[in-house]
Amino acid sequence: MSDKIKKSDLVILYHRQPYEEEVKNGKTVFKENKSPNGIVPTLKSFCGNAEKGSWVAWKQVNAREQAKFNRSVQINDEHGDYEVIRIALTAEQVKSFYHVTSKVAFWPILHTFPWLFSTEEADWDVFKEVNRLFAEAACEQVSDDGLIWIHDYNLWMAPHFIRKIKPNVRIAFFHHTPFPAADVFNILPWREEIVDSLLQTDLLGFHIPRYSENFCGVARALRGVELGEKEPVEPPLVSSGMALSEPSVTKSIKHNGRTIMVDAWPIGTNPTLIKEYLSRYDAGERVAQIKNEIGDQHFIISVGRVDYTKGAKQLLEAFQRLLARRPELRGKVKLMLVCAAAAKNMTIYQKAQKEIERLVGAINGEYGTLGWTPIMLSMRPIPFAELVPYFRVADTCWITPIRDGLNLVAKEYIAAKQGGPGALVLSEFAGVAVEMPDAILTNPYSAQSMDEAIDRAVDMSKEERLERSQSLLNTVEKWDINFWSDHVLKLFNQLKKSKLRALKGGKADEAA
Ligand code: GDG
Repeated sequence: MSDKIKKSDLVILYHRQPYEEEVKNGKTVFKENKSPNGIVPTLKSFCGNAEKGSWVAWKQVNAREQAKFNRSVQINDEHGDYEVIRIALTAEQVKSFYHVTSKVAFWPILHTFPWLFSTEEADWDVFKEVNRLFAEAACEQVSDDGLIWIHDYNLWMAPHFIRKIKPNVRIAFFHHTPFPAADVFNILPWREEIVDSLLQTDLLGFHIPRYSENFCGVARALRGVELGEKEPVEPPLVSSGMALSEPSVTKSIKHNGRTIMVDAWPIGTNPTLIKEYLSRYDAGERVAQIKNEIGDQHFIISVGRVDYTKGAKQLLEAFQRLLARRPELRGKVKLMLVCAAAAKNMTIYQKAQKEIERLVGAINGEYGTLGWTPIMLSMRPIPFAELVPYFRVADTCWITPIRDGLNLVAKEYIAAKQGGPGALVLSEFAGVAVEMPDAILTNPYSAQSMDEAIDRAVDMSKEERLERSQSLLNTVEKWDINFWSDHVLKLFNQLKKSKLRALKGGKADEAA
């Protein structure tokens, strides 16, 4: 019998571990994330469905723990069997790689907040070092004809290191954040290295055509790549007239004898799971309880991490203006704002959090009465299953980020309404807007536009609420997470065939 360890046909690189660790009676147990980031369960299913799947993430480990640290963990959960490889990072590495270089240097550029960009503390060398560790772990795991699927900008440099070790392995990359226009991206002093690394992939995925077109523009300007044919965008993506719409989309890039497939397709949500949550025996009770507490008030919900890009400040200011402008709404409207508190050591998020707390305090202080508090603020993360009944009851969901790669919360609200009357106030600058023309679209940079949007939501007739909610539900259900997963699998298979052709001496790397 061969003593060789079986290699993985799929290795996912995602910076976070796919579970929560808890120590019980001195033993570590791995539990499903209480507040799952929308995409994590889907990626776990990809891993579980592979013949052998692996996941590479980082974990902070101090010097004392190093000797006993278990780098590999075998998971067996509802998604299947897969292995998690943990890259042990010191607290200093985590701070430099994640909290500073990723979040202080890259995040504002990705979201077009260049005035917040700072290279002062950013440490490009540590960033590259951590990316190299991820790349090495991936290469140890992957089989010769396997696929490495990298997620997001904090692993921008991983393709560069992987390609050096494994020249023929298939590499796919999915970008969860926006990819900004060349004028903004090129502010990054490391722009050439980043673009060169991304050009080492075989498949580059983005949420929407605007982001992939921005990347193509950057790659052409910096490296003179040859862009393939463009194709018209397909439904549900809206092709014109919106802040983020694009009429057509580039499907491939040629560079240094290689072809890179380019894909722009938004991740979906899981309406079946949401329905299932709502049909659990205690959910109906919870929905009734919330309805009872809300009474005949117009109930508005907003959910988003504490992050200046998510626009909580602008939303609260608009709510404050609403109560000032329309005294008849006092006592008749309630806003529930869910934004999980930021990591303690990140100054920029602490500032955003203080601003939220200040505004909520000011609004509740100015308008609240003994029997009515205008805003219910939750800074504790609410487990997804507990969030769904609130979505179900809410008359309006208010999602107005200044910029957002996609925004899954907007889709989750629509799925939870199940076609019942509900209004979605949505920023034109969230990627999801180009799939949701029936939302009340608004420009969060404009106070007037924000005011008009919330007025429309509060005043909208039940018939119109119903009509819009049903039309949005069609989109959310048809283009759900299964559709996205099938779409991605098709691309992976296409990639496999083209690699095989190339290895058999066909035309090198004819991807599409
Ligand atoms: C990035 C991009 C892109 C559950 N409880 C809470 C909570 N949840 C769930 C939500 C939703 C998820 O977390 C957050 O989804 P977003 O789409 O807003 O994602 P980001 O965290 O910003 O992540 C984003 C996404 O990747 C996927 O590609 O859409 O544009 O930035 O499923 O139900 N969320 C919060 N508090 C809770 O208590 N904030």
